[in-house]
Amino acid sequence: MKNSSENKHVILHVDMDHFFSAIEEREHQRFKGKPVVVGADPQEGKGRGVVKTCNYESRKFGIHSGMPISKAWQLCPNAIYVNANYPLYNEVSKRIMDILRKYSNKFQQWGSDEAFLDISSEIGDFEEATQFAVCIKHDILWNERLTCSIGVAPNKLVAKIASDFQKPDGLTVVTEDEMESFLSPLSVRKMLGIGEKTERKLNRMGIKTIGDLGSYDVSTLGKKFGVMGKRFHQWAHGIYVSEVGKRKDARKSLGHEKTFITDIEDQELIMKKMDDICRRIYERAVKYGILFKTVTVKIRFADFQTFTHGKTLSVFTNCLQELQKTARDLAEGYFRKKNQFRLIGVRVSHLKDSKGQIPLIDGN
Ligand code: TTP
Ligand code: MG
Repeated sequence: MKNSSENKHVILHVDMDHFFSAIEEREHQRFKGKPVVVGADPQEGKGRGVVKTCNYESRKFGIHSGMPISKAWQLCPNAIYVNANYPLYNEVSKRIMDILRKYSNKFQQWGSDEAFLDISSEIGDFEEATQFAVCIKHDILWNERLTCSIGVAPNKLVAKIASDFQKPDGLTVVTEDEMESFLSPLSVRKMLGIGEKTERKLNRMGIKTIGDLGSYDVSTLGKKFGVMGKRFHQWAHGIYVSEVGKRKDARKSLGHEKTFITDIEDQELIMKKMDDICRRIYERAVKYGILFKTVTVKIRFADFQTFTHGKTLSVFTNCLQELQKTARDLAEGYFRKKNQFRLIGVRVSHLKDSKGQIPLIDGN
């Protein structure tokens, strides 16, 4: 992170709201405002499947994921019941992950509708992180007509708990100083690794909230729950060390990006910086003996709106001039949109080495 907050981490956890049923609602206008349950045919209470998920209208009736569909039908026979359409959900999931991936090189998908982003190097403080999260929410809503909830915190554990705090369409920001007071009143059930059984055991020991857990004698927790007991104690204080995994496609592309210390308007200066980025990529491509066919430019404006735009060339190349010209052409259009640039990046993909193999390279 830049400025005074050196070495501090800012992690985002994004979780789509009632994912499968939100997609069904989007696809079928007539579902809007009605309880929608995705899972199986309830067959008037005789169906044997389970609820995969349901929208927030259905949750008012007590329906939830994992519940037998027959039970859901008893609770709300008038809900709309649909079978899961996995090919569609997978397609939407992929597009959402592509949107999120633009926002950080440190990106980790978690299941079909969740992801962690480490944005420590992209922003200066939690206020900027909030703006960043708002921008991501708009991006997903604009492009996919779906809402998500985002948690922003100094680590993955607290970010994940925070994203669940104000669902749906929520945004919860927890700074380093607020972590303990945020966690303390929450039920232990909200803590990572604590399911129904462990919750019951903790409750019997008089531990109901995360605050109770944090102030409990750590050696007793160790005796009762082994290594997990000590971890629960640490986690209850917001102490959690686990990095956000690097982007999965690192080996399939080669890129570099630059966040400016202050936002830049000067078009020629931006183009010059873009040329420098292209040169760095070119040097690495030559070092690894790589040819590329697709060039993608990434632009982030001062308000964090982020765009990527790519072009596939007619032949594989590692020509610097061609890379610079393509990147300049791709960036050109963005000068008409807005004029305050915060970040620019270039990535080449669709790689092969001189023998036509997909190369193995380190880094991003
Ligand atoms: P979740 O993110 O757990 O749930 P959700 O997105 O439906 O609702 P929320 O707003 O609370 O986040 O899971 C994502 C998708 O995974 C969900 O839409 C359906 C699927 N899923 C199952 O198939 N089985 C399950 O038991 C759960 C919990 C989810
Ligand atoms: Mg979800």
